[in-house]
Formats: sequence, structure tokens, C-alpha cells
Amino acid sequence: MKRGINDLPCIELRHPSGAQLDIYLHGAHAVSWRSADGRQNLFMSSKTDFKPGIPIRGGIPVVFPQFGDGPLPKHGFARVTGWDLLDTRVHESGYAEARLRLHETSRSLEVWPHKFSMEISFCLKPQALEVALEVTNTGEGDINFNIGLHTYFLVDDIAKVMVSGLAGAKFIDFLDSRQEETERREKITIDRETDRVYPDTPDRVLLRGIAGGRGMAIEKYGMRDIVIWNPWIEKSRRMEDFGDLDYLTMVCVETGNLRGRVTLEPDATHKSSTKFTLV
Ligand code: TA6
Repeated sequence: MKRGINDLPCIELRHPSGAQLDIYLHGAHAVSWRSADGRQNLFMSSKTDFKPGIPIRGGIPVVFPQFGDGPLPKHGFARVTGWDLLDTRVHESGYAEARLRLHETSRSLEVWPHKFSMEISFCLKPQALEVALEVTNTGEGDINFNIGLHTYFLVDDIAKVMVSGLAGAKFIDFLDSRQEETERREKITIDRETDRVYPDTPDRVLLRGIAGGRGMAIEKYGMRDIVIWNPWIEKSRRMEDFGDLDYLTMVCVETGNLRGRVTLEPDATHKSSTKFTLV
């Protein structure tokens, strides 16, 4: 564990291949993922804050227990709360793992009166990263929540980005009528502000245009939805923690139960994960 920006504790998870993942306990937030080829795969805003209570802009924000706006802080309190490190180790089967835990706090109980235990594990391989989430209801009544990963990918040029695997899927355009439409494109490109939720999608999509001309296979498990987001020019200018031109080198492809919610009975556990593989 090292002291990162603003002296916040940060885990440097290293794989023998040279791959490295840097994770802040603040939000269990992965801010840097260098694969074994040395390339950075995650976008991070140069203008983001690293302060308790403030979401970090970029990397892999954890969304829980709410996606988007609502009675809780936007995208929930998990990304702005300090998590506890459980352990880090390199498994004999060839991956490095970091596990962190979050449970209810006095502050979370004020806004979300439910007891829970949440664990995130990051499994790092030479050219892949798997992020797994487990939530257990440790309270008395049912709990109902969104959960997911709001992943910011570093791209060479947004004009070269394509997402394939969603042709025929329904989507809701959060910038338009919010009516359900059908995605007609085999290859989704981005040339304007884009904020679309694809509910109940296939579990594998391919993102092309990752920095260095590579592709990223994104495979989700126990996660129903995908969101594609790029703020484009005007919204970028309005975001204080985001550079005016940052929209050119990032895209969010988010995975989780973001449109739909998960309901857990007492003592039940929900497991979900996303595997990112460079191709
Ligand atoms: O996931 C898409 C979205 O909900 C967009 O509407 C945009 O607000 C983005 O998340 C970023 O949200 P944040 O709270 O991190 O600024």
C-alpha cells in the first residue's frame, strides 16, 4: 500500500508479467491499469479531485446502490466511501488479486437504511482484468439496488472508436425522448454526446479504438445492462473535473444492473462481474 495523491491510500497490484493495477481505497477506485505490454487502458481526467466524499473522474467507478440521479448521491455512495483492504496475493494459477470490502456506515444508513456487506475483487492477468462484485444482505428486510462498473476506457481518438455486439438491442437515449428504440448499427460509433442505456443485452461486446490501436472484449456475468457514454464538447466544458478536450480520448462502456435493479432477501448474496480482455 502506498500513499497516493493527497496522501490517500492506494494499492499497487502487480502481476509477474509487469501488468499493474492501482486502486485507491477511496471508492475501491481503480485509477490505472497497465497491461503487460506497458500500455495504459483506463482514462483518467487530469482535473479530477482525490478527496474523501468526492468521486474520482475516470478509471473504474463502482456504482452502488443507485445508478444515475435519485435520492442518494449520484451513482450511489460506494464510489465516495473508503473501503477496507482484505488482501492482495498472486495465485499459483497465474493472476494477481486484490479484495476490498464495504459495509454500511453511519452515513450510509442515514441515506440508505439497510445493512449489507459488499466485496470487490480485482483479478489481474497479463492482458486481462476481471472485476467481481458480491453483495450480501446482512439486514432484516429485502434490499433493492443498482450495481455496476462505470468504466472509462482510454482511446486514441474517439473518431476511431467502435462498439460492436449490440445490433438489434433495445436502448433508451437519455438525451432524447427516453423512448425505447432499437440499435440498428453493427458498429456503434460516437460523433456527438452519447448517453444510452441498453437493458438486458448480450453478455459480450467488443470495443475497438483502445489506446495503441487495440481492442477490448468486455464480458459481463450477472449484469443485465450496458451504458455507453461520452459527454462530447459542450458537456465537457461544463464539467469542472474534466478537460475540455478529454472527450476525444475516452469512452465509458459501463456494465451492471443499471436500468434494472437487484432485490436481495435477508442473508442472500448477489454475484456479478465483468472481464476485460485486450484483443
Ligand atoms: O453513465 C452515464 C451517466 O449517468 C451520464 O448521464 C453522466 O452523468 C455520467 O454518468 C457521469 O456521471 P458522474 O456523476 O460521474 O458525473
